[in-house]
Amino acid sequence: MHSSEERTFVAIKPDAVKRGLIGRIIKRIENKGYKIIALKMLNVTKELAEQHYAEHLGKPFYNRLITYISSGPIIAMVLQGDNTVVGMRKLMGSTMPTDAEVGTLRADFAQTMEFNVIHGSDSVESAKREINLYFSPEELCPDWKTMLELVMESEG
Ligand code: IDP
Ligand code: MG
Repeated sequence: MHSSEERTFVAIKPDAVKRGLIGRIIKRIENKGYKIIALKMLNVTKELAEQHYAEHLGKPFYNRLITYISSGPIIAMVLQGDNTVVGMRKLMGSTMPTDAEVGTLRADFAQTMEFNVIHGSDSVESAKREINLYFSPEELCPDWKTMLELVMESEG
């Protein structure tokens, strides 16, 4: 798959949903030009949370992380575009909001590592695993064109 069609999994975490940040976060994703090819609100069960964050099992923050991510609905999304995995991590900023560059989502919308508003896959492999965890293939809508793609097509 060409890198312009790279996919990543993103979740607006429960703290951000409760604070009314859904629109502002999605706006930045759309500003960037990433194509949203799947989007839904769901409650993350404890079981799903444990599968999602299996790599962190045994860490001191693990139990709180599972409680946090299942504490209210999330907005799950699949994005497609050029280098979306790395690009989305840049847009999010560092895990620790005080280390994140100003202008990133975590720097601008979060104070603590524990409640850092957004998740994004850390590699193409993680993205595939996480997309499969949250979405069935029929839920993905990759077959539409952005305005930019339509304009470029009409100009030949
Ligand atoms: P990431 O979300 O930037 O990929 P990870 O290290 O994969 O960061 O950690 C997953 C999530 O677990 C973080 O986004 C954050 O919500 C939480 N977390 C990570 N490290 C800590 C910690 O030291 N204390 C509290 N929560 C943490
Ligand atoms: Mg991670």
